Amino acid sequence: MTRLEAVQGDVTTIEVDAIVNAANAQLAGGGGVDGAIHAAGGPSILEECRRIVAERGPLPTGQAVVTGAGDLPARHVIHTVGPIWGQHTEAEAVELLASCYRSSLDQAMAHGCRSVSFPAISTGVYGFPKDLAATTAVAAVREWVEEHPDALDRILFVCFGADDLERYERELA
Ligand code: AR6
Repeated sequence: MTRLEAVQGDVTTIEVDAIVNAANAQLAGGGGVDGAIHAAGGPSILEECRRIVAERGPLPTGQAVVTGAGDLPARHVIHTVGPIWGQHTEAEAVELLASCYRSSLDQAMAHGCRSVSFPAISTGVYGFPKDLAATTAVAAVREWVEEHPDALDRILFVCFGADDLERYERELA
């Protein structure tokens, strides 16, 4: 059984095997979740990101790659690139966001993780509407869990604000 939970807090303080980062295609660091992860995890994560991009180029939207977690209380950081709202049709953006969640869970499973935390990908700088993002995230994760029963023990949706916590609790109810 995989438990799906919503918690309010900062992604960098959550103790799970893998934390998902809302990154950009260049894996270059930035603000929001990305900035917080690199600030708390230290420079080794960015060094690994640079090597990945040098080897395989920018990360396409909807895909995910794994690095170590530096000083964070996790074993891995899974970097995924969400869609920028307005750059795709709504249907495409929903599919790309769902793909971020699925690809991240695929990576977590491939790396032997049992617990994963997600931020609300694309809902900050990238401007994805928060209600639609929460509906999409929970549906994508539920679908993945049905296809991979028992692959993971816990999947956490880490909400930065009380409004997002309410949103996710509603979706998970
Ligand atoms: N813990 C949990 N959630 C957070 C945290 C945190 N420490 N900080 C922000 N949030 P964003 P995006 C919430 O902008 O929209 C970066 O510069 C925030 O309130 O981090 O996917 C990257 O480098 C929002 O709901 O990610 C990219 O260039 C959500 O996390 C770009 O931003 C996501 O906001 C990615 O934009």
